[in-house]
Amino acid sequence: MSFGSKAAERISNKVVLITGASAGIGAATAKEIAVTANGNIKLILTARRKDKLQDLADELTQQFPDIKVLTVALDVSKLETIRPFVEALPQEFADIDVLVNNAGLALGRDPVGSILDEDITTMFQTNVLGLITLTQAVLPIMKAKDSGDIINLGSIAGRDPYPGGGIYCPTKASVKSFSHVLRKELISTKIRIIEIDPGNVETEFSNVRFKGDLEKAKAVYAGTEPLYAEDIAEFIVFAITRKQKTVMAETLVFSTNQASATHLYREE
Ligand code: 8X3
Repeated sequence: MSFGSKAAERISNKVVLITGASAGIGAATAKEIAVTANGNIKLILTARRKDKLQDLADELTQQFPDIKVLTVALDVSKLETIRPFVEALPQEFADIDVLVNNAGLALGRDPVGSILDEDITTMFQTNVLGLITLTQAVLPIMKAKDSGDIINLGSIAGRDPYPGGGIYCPTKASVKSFSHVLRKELISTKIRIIEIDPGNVETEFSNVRFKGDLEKAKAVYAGTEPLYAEDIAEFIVFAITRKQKTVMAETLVFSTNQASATHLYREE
């Protein structure tokens, strides 16, 4: 799909850094950006699984021979690795225009009192501290040229907390609060802070949350028509291809049969 030649023009030749790009929303965003820019783009794809990133890079390069793709193994929960990664970017990729803070995860649905300590740490380290640390590392690059887009992936969970989301919901509320602070601090700049809050999206998200229990993961989407990663990627690309003077600041995205975190229409 495409939003017309203006979108292609606005995104062409930019340097885009995506976290969690090996699958789901991150990978779909990489593809949607490549298509919209017709391959005239420089993508920095990061995730823990380098082999998956390489597969995606190969696919994109096959489709768009002139595209520039850099794949880097990066676990954003390992905070001490973030600055060195940004500082070591090859010159061609160093001048980041768009940062897609997508890496994030939920672990478990246990009630407060029974949540594993290690799950608490992993969720906060990845969803909050990793996102903040990477943003801090990239922001000076954008400030220096007074332009850039930062897309933070929030969630309905950050707006509408639900039982069993004792840690995941607060991590996403933190993302929202951080986005608000940034937008206010950057008010005099041309840097745009864009938050996209998806509802139910069928990706590896629930497989990860339920630690490989595929039956539980499937039950989350049973009888519904969930969103898919591509649907969110379209919103991200739409947001970053708007006129510079406009910002799609915060967007809640549901499938048509979802109305809140827990209110989903399910066909019997
Ligand atoms: C994922 C949405 O409602 O499954 O961010 O937590 S939810």
